[in-house]
Amino acid sequence: MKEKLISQAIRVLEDNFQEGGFTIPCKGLYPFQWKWDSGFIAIGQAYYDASKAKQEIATLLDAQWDNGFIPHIVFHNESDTYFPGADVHRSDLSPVASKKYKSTGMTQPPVTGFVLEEMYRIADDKEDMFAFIKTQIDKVYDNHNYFYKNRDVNDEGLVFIYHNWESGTDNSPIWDDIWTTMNPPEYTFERRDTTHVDASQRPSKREYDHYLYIIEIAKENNYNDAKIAELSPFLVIDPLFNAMLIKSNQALINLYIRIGGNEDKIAQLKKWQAKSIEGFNSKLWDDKLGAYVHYDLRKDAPISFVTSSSFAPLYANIPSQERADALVHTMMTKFGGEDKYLCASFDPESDRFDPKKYWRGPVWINMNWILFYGLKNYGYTDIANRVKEDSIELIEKYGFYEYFNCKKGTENAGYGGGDFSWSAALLIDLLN
Ligand code: 2M8
Repeated sequence: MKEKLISQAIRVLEDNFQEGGFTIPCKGLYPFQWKWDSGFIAIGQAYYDASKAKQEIATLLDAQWDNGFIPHIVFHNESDTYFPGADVHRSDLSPVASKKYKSTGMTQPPVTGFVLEEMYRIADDKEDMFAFIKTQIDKVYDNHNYFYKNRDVNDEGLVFIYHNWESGTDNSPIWDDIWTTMNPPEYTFERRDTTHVDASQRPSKREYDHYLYIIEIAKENNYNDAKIAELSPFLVIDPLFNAMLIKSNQALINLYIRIGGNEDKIAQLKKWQAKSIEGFNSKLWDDKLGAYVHYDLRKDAPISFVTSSSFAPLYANIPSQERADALVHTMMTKFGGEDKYLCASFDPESDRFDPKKYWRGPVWINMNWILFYGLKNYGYTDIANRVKEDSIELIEKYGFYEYFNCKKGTENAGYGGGDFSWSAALLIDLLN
């Protein structure tokens, strides 16, 4: 069974691999290179083809901007199966954008640092992988420098996102109250996602108006971060995004120590790290909910809902053991009923929960992967194994879908795109 699933997963990744040296998340629905997808994909590839894993990351980092920014989509090729494409995002408006590739002007969770460390852990030929890491690591460091220099507006070790697409959790109910503060025009455009996937599993047209409106503001300001921080109606500190940055800080510290020298960089990373962990614990912990939450910088107020992002800090060793215990208690009480697969992306007890609609409730394999390792960090081996077994069962029963219904016994519980790359890639890791 295990061998069969692994070979099916490899087939998915191989089918989605493109000539330009990168892997698309899913045919039709997502025809370009996405930042955090590529990171997860490289982890899977490292098991069966280290050269592909290296290429995946090298191709992504090749699209880095002069200021260290790494875009969320790199448009290596033309495709009319996706909206909004390069002509909407217009990275050329930024004076520091890559001259080589068109891209978006927004980013995604900074996973690349810990992905490099994972690739090293997985590689058979450690020497070869280490040589590769040495050629790439400074680009990731520059990326972290970019975040702390440009996106930590309160100088508290926490970086903002200015768009829901930067979070990776696109239509999470977390953003609903932000949308009510905006009144964008009713744009005319042709959605492509709903030609690939049933509209009931995707964001609404009105949500897309909001998404496009924020991009227009960023474009009017040539993707200048200071201007965006001043003007974007969406400005949020996201616990998933910041936990990924913190995990990646630690990975860079570990790798630089292994490389030797680089004392200045190690010292700087340690400074960022200490401040970020402290800022995270003091600003994002909600004692009443027993969970980490998002923070709305525009309203200067927490967004008090529990999502799977609330649990991501376990992966980056952010909570104390006591706080981790409280967090896991919250997870098991709200998300962990025997009738459910772990882990829904949004609080199943909330009236905003929707078991089918993308990031409003379904189980995602990348989040489960983060939680599996996070729970293990704090000694929750049984629950970690349940997360792992649930992930395997969902894929075995329904296929390599993008997301899944958390309710056990649902017919056709796989939703969104099929043969989805990170579901395949991370399953390979979970099965090893
Ligand atoms: C989804 O997001 C894209 C925009 O970035 C979309 O809906 O068009 C999200 O699930 C995101 O996290 C993911 O990286 C991307 C590609 O898989 O799809």
